[in-house]
Amino acid sequence: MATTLDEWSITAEPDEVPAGTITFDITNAGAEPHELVVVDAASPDDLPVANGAVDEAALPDGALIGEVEGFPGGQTCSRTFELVAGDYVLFCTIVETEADGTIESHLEEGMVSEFTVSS
Ligand SMILES: [Cu+2]
Repeated sequence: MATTLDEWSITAEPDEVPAGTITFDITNAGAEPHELVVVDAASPDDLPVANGAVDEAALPDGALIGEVEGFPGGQTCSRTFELVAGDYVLFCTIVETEADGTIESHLEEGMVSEFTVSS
């Protein structure tokens, strides 16, 4: 599944795939480092967010499928997960403090999307 990270979006193509072994071929098309977190959740509204970041410790048991640590813009990487049928949310939860003290939450800027694994 081709997955593109950018300022400020995450795009998965296609956004619905059959259950099983799913490889995310991830491109960071942006200028900044981004990460990819995969969570079993019906909607982004279900994510526990605190101070602009997803509180991974507050996710339900087993909901965190995995994550690809932040990597620089212009690079690619791939990661494979075994996924059962259901609804999933992809996001980047990097939070930065700018020089002027502004908090920049990649999640709140829009780096979140949904995808579906069908049976
Ligand atoms: Cu990001």
